[in-house]
Amino acid sequence: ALVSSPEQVRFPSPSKKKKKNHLVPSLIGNARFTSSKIPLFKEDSVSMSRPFGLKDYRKIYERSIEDPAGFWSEIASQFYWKEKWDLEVYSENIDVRKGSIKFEWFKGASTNISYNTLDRNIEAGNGGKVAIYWEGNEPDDDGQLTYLELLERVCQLANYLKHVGVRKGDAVIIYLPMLMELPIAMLACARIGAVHSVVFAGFSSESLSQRIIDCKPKLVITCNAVKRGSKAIHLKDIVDSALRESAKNGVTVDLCLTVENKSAMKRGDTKWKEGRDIWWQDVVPHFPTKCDVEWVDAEDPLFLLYTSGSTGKPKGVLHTTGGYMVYTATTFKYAFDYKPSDIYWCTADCGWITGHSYITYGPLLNGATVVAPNYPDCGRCWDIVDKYKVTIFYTAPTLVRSLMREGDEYVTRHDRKSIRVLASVGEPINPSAWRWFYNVVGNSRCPISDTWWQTETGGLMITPLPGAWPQKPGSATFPFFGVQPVIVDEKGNEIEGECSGYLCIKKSWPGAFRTLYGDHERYQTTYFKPFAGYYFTGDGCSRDKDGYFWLTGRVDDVINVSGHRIGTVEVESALVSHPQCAEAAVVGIEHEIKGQGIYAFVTLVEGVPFSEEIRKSLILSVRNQIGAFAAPDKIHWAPALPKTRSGKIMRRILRKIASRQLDELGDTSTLADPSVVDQLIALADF
Ligand code: 6R9
Repeated sequence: ALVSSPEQVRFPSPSKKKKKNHLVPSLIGNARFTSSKIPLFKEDSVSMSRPFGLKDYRKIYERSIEDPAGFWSEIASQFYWKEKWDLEVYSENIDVRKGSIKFEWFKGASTNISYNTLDRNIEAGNGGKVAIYWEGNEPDDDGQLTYLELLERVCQLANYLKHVGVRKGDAVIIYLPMLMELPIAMLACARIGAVHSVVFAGFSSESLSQRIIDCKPKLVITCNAVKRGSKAIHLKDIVDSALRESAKNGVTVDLCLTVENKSAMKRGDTKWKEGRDIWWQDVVPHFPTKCDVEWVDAEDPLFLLYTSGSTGKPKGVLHTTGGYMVYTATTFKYAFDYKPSDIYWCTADCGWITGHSYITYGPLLNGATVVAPNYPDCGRCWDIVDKYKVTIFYTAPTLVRSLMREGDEYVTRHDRKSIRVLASVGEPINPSAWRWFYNVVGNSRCPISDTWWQTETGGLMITPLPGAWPQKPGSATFPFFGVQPVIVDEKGNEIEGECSGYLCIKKSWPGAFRTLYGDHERYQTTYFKPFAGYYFTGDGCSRDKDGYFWLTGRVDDVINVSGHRIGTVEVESALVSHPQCAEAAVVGIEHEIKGQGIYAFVTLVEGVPFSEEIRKSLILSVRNQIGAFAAPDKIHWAPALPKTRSGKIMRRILRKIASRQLDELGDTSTLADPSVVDQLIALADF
């Protein structure tokens, strides 16, 4: 009876009051970015749940900015709350000069996100709907869970966790690959008010122990091993050594719940510490399939997710319950135009924020069906799309570029007709990759949501709403409802109109992180002190004459050449648009005359040898597209680029190679393939 809108989050209708101006800035001409040939999506040619265009967006956006309390509380009312929030809805101090930074949403309310994802959907009659499809390493290794089955599995684990003494507010580290047990563990923690901290299962034992030492978990949940391609990775060994290291630092963990992942390793081959290690399969299935939820305050912590800063120990980004729940569900619904019949596939891993917000929480809150695969190869991806008739496909530019490099054949020989929305996240998507994604993968008929956001923001912040307005390849377009991005100059003054500068956010939003775990001071210093009065994103950004936002990469990636500020991504885009260039990474180097010079690492299309001719034509391509001032000083051939396991190019390492500081390369163990670094050094002609 208390379930108001079981399946979808609905927006409050735009306010009836007439307003003078809309708040999306309208600006003056920009030569570089406006030459898009991508067609305008007409309302009748796309599939938004209802006619939805720029006008509707502006009305709703305006309402969300003028009356955030009213706007978000109307949306929040569609969830189940045990107690309603205080009259205030939200309160904030975003200005360090006025005291400690504090964001609070739906304060005083109590709810439970596991209840809202599972029980609420089941009560609405969706118990038999598939919640998660799972694809393993081998194509015939698959599985699925309905909402009801998922709830039962979550309850069993929740009961087990309670049985071993995990209580509300306790931390639990989850070090699992993409097995069904991963979202189950997250939801079980949420159900009993425990704080999960998922550590991506590609992290080394040092990184894992750092996180264990920081959050002192009651237990660690892991599995014995996982297969990636033909290789078995012994995760349990990594956990063992992390736990030894933590113990040396005074943090002992008494319990290690281990999933037996039979396809990768047999029980008998797993190293075992009696008294501490327990097989999941031996205990969890014996617990009852019903478990009452622990009602938590909207501002109680939901999870910690560590993200690396540029230096020092990882930052424990802390998200709370109520605002995060409302924000992820709402952004999911609108940025992907989700409808109950959709099959949604996000290729991320739950070890990253994208997997938290747009695999486990946002979609299941909407009653969506999620496909959670392991390591697809270039053809596997489209096999999966066809097998499940995936309608919404969310991935990262790095995957797009690497698939693009293999040629169109892998894509075009698959049907892919089910896809209707494509989406991207993680880094700026360069226009040529965007076009390939649009033209080849989407057969020129699916809008692309280029979603800009961060671990810290909880959910996407700047994004197209599919089909609602004309796209420009490489632009994340406009802010989501309730989000007020501003561009500031070095001194922290907001700049208007067509401009570039630092991207900041002016007001709190429900999905924002609330602190860095155990270090509120670092939270304030890193994010709120650089530009007093704003949340500083660390990203550079420009805005064109039509008000479209263009993310230009982290500001530490901005290069200043003879007084010209050049985003590394702009140069990379120009390089990658060269028909023989597959991928490029650009860093700044010291330059005697120009201040900074441009150093470009380039990967060529399979089979194309590097030559002087190619070097020249790559430089010409940049000169032609941006201008002579942006021409790279150096082209360094890179058969492969150093990437993190989440697919981000490690520019820190490239900067060291470019500036020949080879003894300062730092930790390369978090790279997907550390040998790439040696290969690059061997190919350098210092
Ligand atoms: C969600 C996620 C955050 C950083 C962010 C920015 C870059 C993410 C982007 C994008 C341009 C996009 N980024 N999405 N840049 N366009 N659509 O990736 O979180 O891992 O914390 O990274 O990623 O530089 O500041 P996270």
